[in-house]
Amino acid sequence: MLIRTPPGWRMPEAAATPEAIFFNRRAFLAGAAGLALLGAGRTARAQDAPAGPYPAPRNERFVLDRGVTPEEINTSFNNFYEFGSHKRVAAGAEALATDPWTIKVDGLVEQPFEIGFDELLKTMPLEERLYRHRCVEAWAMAVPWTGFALSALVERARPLGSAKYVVMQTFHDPKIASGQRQTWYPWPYTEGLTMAEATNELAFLVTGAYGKPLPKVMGAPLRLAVPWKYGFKSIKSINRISFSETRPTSFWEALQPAEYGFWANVNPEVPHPRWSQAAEEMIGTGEMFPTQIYNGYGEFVAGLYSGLEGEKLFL
Ligand SMILES: Nc1nc2c(c(=O)[nH]1)N[C@H]1C(S)=C(S)[C@@H](COP(=O)(O)O)O[C@H]1N2
Ligand SMILES: [Mo]
Repeated sequence: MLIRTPPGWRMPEAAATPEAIFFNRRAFLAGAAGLALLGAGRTARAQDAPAGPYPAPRNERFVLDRGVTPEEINTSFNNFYEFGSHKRVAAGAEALATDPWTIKVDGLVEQPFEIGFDELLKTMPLEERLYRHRCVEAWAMAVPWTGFALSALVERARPLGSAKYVVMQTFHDPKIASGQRQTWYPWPYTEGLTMAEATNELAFLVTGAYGKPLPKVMGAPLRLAVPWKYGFKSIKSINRISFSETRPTSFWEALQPAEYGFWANVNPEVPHPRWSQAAEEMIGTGEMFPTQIYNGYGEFVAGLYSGLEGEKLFL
C-alpha cells in the first residue's frame, strides 16, 4: 500500500532551498544576530558555531541521478514500526532517548566491548555520501547521509575467523515505543549481512543526514544504509552489533518469510506478492523512475553474489 503523496507536500522547485545555501544563510543570520546582541563584548562568533562533526566532507564517489529528497518530506514519511505501523511516526519517535547511547559489540569477536556513540563519533572517519534508498513498498528517496563505512567498525570489532554474519539490533523499550507493545512482532528489530556484504565499501553506518545529526525518526543515533537492498535491511537505532556463524532471522523474515528474505537485493524483475518492483515513486515530488537491478549499485556489489545463484537473492 503505497501511500500517495498528499498534494500539500509538493513543493514548487523554488521553495526547496538547497541545504548548503540554507546553512550559509542561517550561519550568517546567527552571526549577525549574535554580534548585534553582544556588541563589542566578544571579538569572535566562530567559537559559538555548533560543535560536532557536521557537515562532514562529501565523498564524491557516490553521485545521484536525481534530486535530493527535501528534508521535511524525509522526516514526515517514515517506516519505524517501533513507533507504529504507519508513516507519521516522527512525533512518537521523539520519546527515544538517544544521548547517552551505548552500542554493544559481541559474539564471535576477540574481546566483546561496549562503545559510547559519542566515542564512535569522535573516532570514526566521518564523510557525507549521497545515496538512494528504495523501499519494497515501491517508494524511493535520495539522501545526503553522514556516517562511516561499516567495514571500519567491523575492523575495530576484531571478529574471529569463524564469524560469517554481522547481526544488528535495535533497542527494545515498550515503555516508550508504542509499537513494541504489539507483542506479536518479533522485537527487537534485527537485521544481518554476510561479512562480505558488511565489508563492501557501500555498507554505511549513518550518524547524520542533511549535514546534521540524524533525526530520531530516521534512526538516531546510528542506522545502517545498504542502498542496493530493500529499505527494511537498513536498520535504525542500532544498539548491538554481533558476529555470528549462523545466519540470523531478520524481523520481517520472521514475520513473512515468503515476502521478505535475508538477501533482499533490489531487482525490478522479481515482484513482491503485493508490489511490482518495476518502478519507484520519489517521495515528495512524485517523480517516477524505472527501478534498476541492485538499485543501480551493481558496479559495487554484483560481484558479492557470484556463486550464490542458488540463493533467493532478491526479496
Ligand atoms: N528499527 C527499525 N529500522 C527500520 C525500520 C523499522 O520499522 N524499524 N523500517 C525499515 C524500512 S521498511 C525502511 S523503508 C526504512 C525507512 O527509513 P526512513 O524512515 O528513514 O525513510 O527504515 C528501515 N529500518
Ligand atoms: Mo521499507
